[in-house]
Amino acid sequence: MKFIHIADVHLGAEPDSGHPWAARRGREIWDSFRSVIRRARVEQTDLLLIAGDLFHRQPLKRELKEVDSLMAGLARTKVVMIAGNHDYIRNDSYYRNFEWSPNVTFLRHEEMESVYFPELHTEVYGFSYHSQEIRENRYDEIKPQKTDRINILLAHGGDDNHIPIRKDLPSVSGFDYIALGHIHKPGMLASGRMAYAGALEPIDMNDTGPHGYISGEITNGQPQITFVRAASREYIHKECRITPEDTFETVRAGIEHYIDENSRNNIYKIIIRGQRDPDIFLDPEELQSLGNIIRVEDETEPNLDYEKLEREHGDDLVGRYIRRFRKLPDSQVNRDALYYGIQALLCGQR
Ligand SMILES: [Mn+2]
Repeated sequence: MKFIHIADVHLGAEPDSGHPWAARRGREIWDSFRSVIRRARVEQTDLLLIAGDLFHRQPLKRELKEVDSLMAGLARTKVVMIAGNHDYIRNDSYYRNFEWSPNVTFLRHEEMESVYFPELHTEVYGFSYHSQEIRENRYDEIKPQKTDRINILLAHGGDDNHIPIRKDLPSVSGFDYIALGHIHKPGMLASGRMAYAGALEPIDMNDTGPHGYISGEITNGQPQITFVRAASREYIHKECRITPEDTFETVRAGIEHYIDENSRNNIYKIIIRGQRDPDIFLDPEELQSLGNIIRVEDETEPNLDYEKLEREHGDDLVGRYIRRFRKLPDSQVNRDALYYGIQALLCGQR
């Protein structure tokens, strides 16, 4: 029995709004979903599992029609899906009365239900979110009803506000595979008997690293799963270390080189750390224009030679100010206060 497991597609999301590449991001999410459907068709996948948050928010009626028409084109593949906390089934949700194609099963109830596919000897269990939060450990007591078949659980959650999930759920419950959604980082648990597919496309700048879906096969009750990279881009957080010898130009060149090496298509957050020459200015706006840079965080500290300043200033205000701070504990607040105080006192003298 061959399956594809996806989760957290977040159709309808438009990440990084306000940035030049944002318009394309919304379309890329749909494109990636389409290519998963294509893969299922080409690979003759038996089952496509969608573990919640297919949509970023309440789906529009036309969006449901588009999604269904894509899935209806799958001749062999059966689709089973649940709603997650983002696309939870609100009272007025179009999910409630939508008529899916015969190969699509939407487990839309609030209580556990299941669908059995005799030709696959497989039963898939799951329930949908009807609210944005569920704090009860609702998966802990769940067990498949019949053991003469492959049993799969579709589940969404894993944090305190979204159904906490125990790490040993496969062994305590008896499911052959548990297809998880909600956590955007892909990850295998319980020796591959349970896994987060992760978001198909990264949805915000903290969804760093590779994204895609899980391709698997269950033979003799044993799942074999692989993560398949499928996202069109990655978010990369890059720490850039500088020294007092660096100038704006050297920092700029370093960042540009890094982006060229790691694909201009990826989206970066740059964090600059280290000691900088107090005379240089690392213009964040200009640095941001070097590529798809969502944010530049300047955490550098000015490299002031306080000992030299103290010697030069002797007993005047500057000298006394520095000596006063030397007696205080070393902390970020004290370092900042020392720096800004000195800047103010020296104003006009440098
Ligand atoms: Mn979620």
